[in-house]
Amino acid sequence: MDDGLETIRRLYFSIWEENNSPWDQSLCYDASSGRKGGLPTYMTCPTTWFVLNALGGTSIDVPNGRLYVSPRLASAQTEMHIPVYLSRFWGTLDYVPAKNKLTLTISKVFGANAELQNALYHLPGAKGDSAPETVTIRSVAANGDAQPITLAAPFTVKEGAVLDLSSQIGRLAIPKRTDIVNFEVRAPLNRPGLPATKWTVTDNLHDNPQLASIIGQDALDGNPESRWTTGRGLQAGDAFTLDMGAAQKVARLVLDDAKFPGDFPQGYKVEASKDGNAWSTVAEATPEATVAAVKGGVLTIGFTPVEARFFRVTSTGEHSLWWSVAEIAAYAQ
Ligand SMILES: [Ca+2]
Repeated sequence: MDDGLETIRRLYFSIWEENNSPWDQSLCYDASSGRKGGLPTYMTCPTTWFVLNALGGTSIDVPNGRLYVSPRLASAQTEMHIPVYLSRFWGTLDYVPAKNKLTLTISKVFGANAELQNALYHLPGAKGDSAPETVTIRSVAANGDAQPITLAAPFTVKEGAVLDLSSQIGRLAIPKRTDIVNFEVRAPLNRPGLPATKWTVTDNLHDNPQLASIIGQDALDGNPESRWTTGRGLQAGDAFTLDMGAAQKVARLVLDDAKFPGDFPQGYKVEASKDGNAWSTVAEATPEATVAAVKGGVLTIGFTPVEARFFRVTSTGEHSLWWSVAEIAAYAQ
């Protein structure tokens, strides 16, 4: 449950924060950055269509008069109040375990539509125009393979009506599970240089530090096609910070940019820090020296070995091109 909601949160993050457009979505997203990739499409994200139904466990079998309800709470939630959108009606599902309450309140009802009925129900030999004008619920069940519970009295779906299932909570509600599975996108182990599994890269370009960290992960994922980038023309002062999680001896940084020729800093300053507060400059170069140092798209920055946890690399000049780093590696010598 928690993992599912975390996945939805990341989808939301990708759609609104990273790609900034809910109306122009991709079929694929890069796992670490959330950026669009693969086939473009105008579709909205299909998985999100069913989030509410999944949370409430709601669906309706109109011909058989059966409503499926099985609310699920995330580990941090104590109650649920969600809209329910089904083919013949809308409503609100209220589930409050502490008050032993489970109700469905009908807010809007739709008449039978022959074409829609046929498309939805596919009953052998059934005629859509024979679909009932009024929906009557005679039984309820948890979704899945639960045995249906026959209602003491049929429930007619009409606006304002309340189906009270409180006495059936024990059979319908899905118990909370606390065995949370954590998943992270980690840097691969086959990268060159010092192990980068605990590293993060942030920058001073993105207001949202979480977003900066996700973009920064592209410089640590072992993929030469994915990159940390300014996303706009390089400006003096643009900087990224590598956090290695713990101080260690470093004598060389390698910024691999082979797939993005020209996206180099225009002169740079490299500062090192043990605690993220006190910084000392360990390397500097002019724009001319920077360009001259690039070999095959790879910029190597060597310096007197320093014991540090953080390295901040700042571009001292500007350029119309972006600054990109496909992969950052560090070496002890
Ligand atoms: Ca990469």
